[in-house]
Parts: sequence; C-alpha cells; structure tokens
Amino acid sequence: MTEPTRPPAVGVLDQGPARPFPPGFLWGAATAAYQIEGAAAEGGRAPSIWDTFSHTQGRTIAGHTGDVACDHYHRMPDDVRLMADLGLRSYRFSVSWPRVQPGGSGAANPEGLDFYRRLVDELLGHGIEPWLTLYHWDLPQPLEDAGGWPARDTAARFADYARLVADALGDRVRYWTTLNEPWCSAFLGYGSGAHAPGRTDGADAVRAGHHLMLGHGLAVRALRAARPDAQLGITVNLYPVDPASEAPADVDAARRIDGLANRFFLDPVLRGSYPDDLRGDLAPVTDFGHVRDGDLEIISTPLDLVGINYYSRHVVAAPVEGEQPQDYWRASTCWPGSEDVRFVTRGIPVTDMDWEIDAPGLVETLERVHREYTDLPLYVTENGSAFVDAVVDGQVDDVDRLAYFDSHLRAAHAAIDSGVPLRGYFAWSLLDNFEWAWGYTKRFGMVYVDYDSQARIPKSSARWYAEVIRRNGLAAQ
Ligand code: IFM
Repeated sequence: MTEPTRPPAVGVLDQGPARPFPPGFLWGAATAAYQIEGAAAEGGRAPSIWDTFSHTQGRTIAGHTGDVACDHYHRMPDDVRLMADLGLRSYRFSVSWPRVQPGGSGAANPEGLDFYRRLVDELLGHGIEPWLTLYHWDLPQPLEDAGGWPARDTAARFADYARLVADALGDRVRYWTTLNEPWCSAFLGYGSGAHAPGRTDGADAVRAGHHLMLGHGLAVRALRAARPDAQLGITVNLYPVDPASEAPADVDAARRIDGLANRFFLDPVLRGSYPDDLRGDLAPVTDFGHVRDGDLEIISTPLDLVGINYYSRHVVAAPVEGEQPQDYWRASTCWPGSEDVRFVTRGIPVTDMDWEIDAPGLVETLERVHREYTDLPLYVTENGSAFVDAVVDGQVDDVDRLAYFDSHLRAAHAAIDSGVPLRGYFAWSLLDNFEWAWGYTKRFGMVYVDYDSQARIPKSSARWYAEVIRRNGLAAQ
C-alpha cells in the first residue's frame, strides 16, 4: 500500500476555510442500533435476525455478536456528551425494531420506546438534531420465521412499526429515513447469505428488494399522515460502476451491475418503474409476479430528501469462460442473473475492507442522482473507512482515515460547486462498532472503542472533523 498523504494540519483552518460549505450544512455522524447498543436481552428486547445469525456458528468472524457491542444502551448520555464535545450538529441513529416491537407486530414495548425518547431528548438538550432511521437490518425474528422480506406481509408490518415509532417520537424528530441500504438487506441477506438471515436464493433476494421498497412506500405514507411537517427519505448505498475496458462485453457487464446495485432501487423509488433492461437481466431468475398493480405507485410516494451512502466504486468485466466468481462477498447470488461478472481491482490504495479509495466516485454519484433522478435535497448519510488503529500513549493517530474523510469532503464540496443540492454529511461512524459478518475486527469509528473497558478515545480524525464543523469548511490544499 502507498504512503497516505496527510492533509493540511488543522491549524491551517485558522486562516478561514478555503472551501466553505453552505450555511446550515448538516454535519453529523452515524451509527446503527445492532452495531452499538448491546443490551440484547434487556428492556424487553427480543431477538432479531442478526441475533440469530451471529449466534449461529460460522456466520461471523470468531463468532462475534452484538450482545454487548459498545454498550451504548447503558452509556448513552456519555456518548451524547461526546457528540456534543465534537460539535456534531446532527446524529443519525437507527431504532431497533425488536426493541420497540419485540414480536414484529402488535403492541409496542414501552421500555424500548422510552430508550429512544431519552436519546432524542438528550440530543435535543445538547442542540444536536436527531436523524432517525427506522430499519438498519434488524428484522424481528418472528417476522423472518413468517417468511422474512421475501414475504409481502412484512411490508405491511414495517408500516405498522413506522406508525408506532412516529406516534412516540414524531413530536421531536424532524428527519426520518425509512430503510438503510436495502441492497444489503435484500441481496446480502437473501442472495449471498453473507448477512442475516443468511439465505441464498436469487429470486428471494429480488422479492425481498421489492417488499423492502413497498414497506418503505407504505411507511412514508404512514409517517406523512402522522407528521405532515417531517422530512422523509430513504438511504441507498450507491456505486459508480465502470467497465474495465471499452469492449462491448465489459460495457454490458457494467450495465448489469449498475442495474442491480443502483437502478434496482433508484428507479422504482424515484421514477415509479423498474428499468426494462434490469427486468430482462433478471428474467432467468424471476418473472416479477410478486409485483402487484399499484405497488410502484406506493413505492414512489413523494419524498423530501434522498440519503446516499458512498464507500467505493465497482469496476467490472465480462465473464471469462470457465472461471469461477471471485470472493464470497461478491460471488454466490448477490448479483442474481449476473453472478459471473468479474470485479476487477485497479491496484490503487484500499481500506482495511479492501475497498478501493475513490473520492471522485462520490462526486459522480451525487451528480448522477441529481442529474438523472431528482431535484430533492441530497444528504451523504454515510461515508467512511476502516483502518487498523493503534493506541499509542493513549492516542490514536488515524492519518489514513483522516485523509479519507478529507478527500471525500473535498469531493462533496466539488459536487455542491457543480450545482448538487447536497445539504449534509454524516461520517460513518461515530464509534468503532460491530461490523456485521466481520464482527469487531474492522474499525470504522472516529472514536476508538476499547471493547474490554468500553473506554472511548477520540481519534485524530474526530478532532479534525470537529474543527471542520466549527469552521463549516475545509482548509486549502
Ligand atoms: O457498517 C456498515 C453500515 O452498517 C452500513 N453501511 C456500510 C457500513 C460499513 O460497512
């Protein structure tokens, strides 16, 4: 790996930011319930698919689970104080469905709702805008037992749950996103099986994707009815997808992966239809018989904003005859109908996830969504990187992560300059946390977590980000 370049010292900002962001730009950090809360069996919480999955042998690295995670459930007031110390203007968190409605249907669990009421009050008390995500992958296990997301009824259950959370928190939460990264829920959860519930059927993955979006549309309608003044959206994880060469077969491979990764969600939600070419690619997998009249109208219910999670770019090439798909993350059936497309690495610097660092891809992604899909305000609801961290003399000097944030914020600024209505940016993540199938082996936090003592140590990137927020801008390069 090449030496990381250290961005200008924070002190350079003292001359005033050379790249100011628009007034009111929403600077935040994000987390998700199962990744940080712990207290898996407390306060009336029942198991989700991630409890079951992580407790199943061989599903996560070293059998790691979210049972304790960052113990945020017990340390929440201290964690909010930490956010305030960093100057965060907003905090994006997710509500744990199995904590507030343990059976996935029926009555709410008052103790579960109370935790989120206290969290929101604590945030507001510190002047931090709460940004609530309803679903960050923790489906109540009883709903999976009844068929999970491939079953249509799960969409209706999700809307009921949304209503219940809106009744409890709608008076104090302005920003709501329904789903986080439905591609992962559908295609890693039901396609490759790398994520909970660990099922591996391409047709189920496609059905799951549709029902997630149907649940999103129904939830937006329920939220809108309960809180007409709320700002409502969805968060999708998007990638630029480039062909490895101009050869028509490589260009076609890129079209296919772009269809499955990006347009599968963007088109129904923002245009009210599935792309024809995607339907064609998926014809060997499904006849789309699960799509009923009126579904796409519900799915495309108008929104107030779109959340985009950006991490990297895909570069792909046509299949080579006789060659097997590469690794478990990309292979199997998380690209149903296009399993044999090859993912090409370019030899550029990567993070500890082996994801190529590609800041210009963020500009392209934001510009594309704005140009091809919508004039709505856009938010980067996640962006960040895992690197190996070392605590030296009680400090963590995470130069690579800091450089990653710096380059991507420059990209965000360039997108604004080119006319993209980007209104906010959330660093992933506030804290090191449970990185799903990777357990605690990957650290994405701006704040280091010692999982033995639960001590929090703000890394260099956190202190740098605090200064960027304070100045509402970046230094000259
Ligand atoms: O940790 C995840 C998060 O839950 C969803 N977006 C990507 C992050 C890094 O993998």
